[in-house]
Amino acid sequence: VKKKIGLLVMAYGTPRSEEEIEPYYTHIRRGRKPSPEALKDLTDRYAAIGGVSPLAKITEQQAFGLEKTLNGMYEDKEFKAYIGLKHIDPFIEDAVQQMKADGIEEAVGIVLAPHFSTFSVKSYNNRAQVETEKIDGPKFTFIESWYDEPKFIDYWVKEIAKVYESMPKHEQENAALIVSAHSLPEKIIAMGDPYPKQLEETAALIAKQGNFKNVYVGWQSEGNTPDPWIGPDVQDLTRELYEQHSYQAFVYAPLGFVADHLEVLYDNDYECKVVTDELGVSYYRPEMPNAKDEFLQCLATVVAKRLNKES
Ligand code: FEC
Repeated sequence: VKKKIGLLVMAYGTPRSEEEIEPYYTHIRRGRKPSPEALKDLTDRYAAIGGVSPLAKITEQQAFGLEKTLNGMYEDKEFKAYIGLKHIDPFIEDAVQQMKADGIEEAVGIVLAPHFSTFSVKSYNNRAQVETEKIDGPKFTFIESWYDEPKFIDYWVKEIAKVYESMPKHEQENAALIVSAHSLPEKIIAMGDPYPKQLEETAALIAKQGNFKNVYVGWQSEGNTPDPWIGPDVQDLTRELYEQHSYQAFVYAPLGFVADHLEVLYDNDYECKVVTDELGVSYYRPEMPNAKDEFLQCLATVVAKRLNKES
């Protein structure tokens, strides 16, 4: 018989309806209700991308697509996917409990974000580990990061190259590529967090393999708090680069994310485009991985490599 392995696919989570925006936002703010103004601001941003985010559906497609891909790769193992979210149900803890109820004894955990940070991947993995210890649930193997997986680099090199090929010649020769991830409070750098270095490494691997010129690292979607966040912010960076080099086109690769969601559809496609429009230059953004087969293959390779290391 095949060995059953639980596949815990962890992701940020998103409200599925307008009513869910407030409890979701309250959870992100660690239990503090947002002010009516802040809630309206967030509701308006969701409205601008169509009311709610496509993220809930994409996370499901990614999780069950990954399950299917892995099951096609192994003859001796059967993977069963469980979605565990950070800020909305099914929470990470719910998924671990469901695994235990289903009799799963061994599990692998993967976060749908490529770079490791104590604020992101570590907190996801910790929550699963704490819950499984509490209920004597499955034994977990966790994946910490996959920002340098060759299939991940291949994906972005191919999509970015497609964008360059679609540009008129005068833009091609005069374009900047801005590679970005979600900003985090600057204090993580002093804590020795590998997050910024990992983003730089991803950018360098892509620049080299794709032979792209004028590649810059930027940060986006920073929170609304008084403490400083890692910069440069992608909008400020766009203005600065335009002043210094008069680039005629900007290509945004928000590769700290893996799906079409608010941070990409609004923070890049709307906010960055406001800046490029103002400067009178062109805006481009390659397609996100979503549940494309190549990306599912990439995630399955990451899981397989981690399991090989274990056995
Ligand atoms: O619904 C959607 O389509 C978008 C979902 C979404 C993703 C996402 C990814 C990351 N975040 C990360 C860190 C922070 C920190 C704060 C923060 C705040 C928000 C807010 C919303 C939100 N995030 Fe998020 N993030 C998404 C959505 N995020 C909504 C609250 C309103 C706002 O500030 O815009 C600040 C929290 C605080 O106040 O203390 C920090 C990181 C990622 C990428 C890694 C991952 O996916 O886990 C890091 C998707």
